[in-house]
Amino acid sequence: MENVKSWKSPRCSLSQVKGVPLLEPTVQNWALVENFRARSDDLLIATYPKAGTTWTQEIVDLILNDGDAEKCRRAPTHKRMPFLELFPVHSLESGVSDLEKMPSPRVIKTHLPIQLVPQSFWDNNCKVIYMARNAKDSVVSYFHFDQMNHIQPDPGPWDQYLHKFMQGQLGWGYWYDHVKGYWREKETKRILYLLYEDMKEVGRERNPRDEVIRVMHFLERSLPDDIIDQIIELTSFSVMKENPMANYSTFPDSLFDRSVSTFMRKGEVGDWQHHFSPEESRLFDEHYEKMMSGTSIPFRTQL
Ligand code: PPS
Repeated sequence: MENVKSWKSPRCSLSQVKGVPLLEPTVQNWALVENFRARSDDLLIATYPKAGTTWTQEIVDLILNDGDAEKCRRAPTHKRMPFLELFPVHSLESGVSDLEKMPSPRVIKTHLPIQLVPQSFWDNNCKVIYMARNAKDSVVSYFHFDQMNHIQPDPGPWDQYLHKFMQGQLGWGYWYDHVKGYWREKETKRILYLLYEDMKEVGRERNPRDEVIRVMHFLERSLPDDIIDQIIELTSFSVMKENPMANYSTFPDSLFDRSVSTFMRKGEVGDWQHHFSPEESRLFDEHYEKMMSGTSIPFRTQL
């Protein structure tokens, strides 16, 4: 692919595309994203950062490969299912270049809010799986990730970071607009909307099995019960944490500083309670009510 601009500095800065802050290399190469040629059998996995993208990717790959664990260990996640808006930074390749070389059917990762998804996905009526996670756990996970991921802007202290999240100043912009955008469009486009908390709820009236089956039906696949059980086991937090093809351990330490945090950090619902002060929680909830008024997405911050 021609004219890809690569980024050499240690941490990326942010600038905007249509009012949404994105990593500078993405902005510099925006025309390549905007003009990306989707194919009708592409599947897009879309999330706000830290919502459970990698988890969803692993479930999808296993379903598409009939639960065959070996096939799903053919390459690390970002090579099996490239990241659309990632551009050469440190040792990472461009997502668009990888995708152009990839045979169909392709599974593509994006964090773009719906209004920035390239038009060709909609023109081709592509399927989209959207995974959303409650705002409080999302910002905590994002904070730890930004500390260890040397591509991302320096997160600074927690209180300032939380403020930036609420003001939509982190990479990929407002969480509130992101989750609402895909929710609004799910009736008119082929979007399957999943919630991280539903996936985590084990042993109550819902559990990962229901959600894995929803994904399987959306992908128009049918697998026997024992294979579904196997997929649930292979995509549990503890198994994925040990899987080098799903836990980002192939990224060098210079990119992901594991002395600070790991990619597969905790994988829990409610970890925010260890990070928000009571006052931060109160102010966040007040602001949340305003930002989310009129929407009915059934987020839960605890199980
Ligand atoms: S990224 O960088 O945006 O693509 O990250 P993403 O994969 O969306 O989110 C990472 C968080 O998801 C957790 N995770 C899981 N939770 C439960 N079960 C499984 N299998 C699983 N796999 C990943 C991961 O631990 C990150 O959350 P935190 O809260 O930081 O642990």
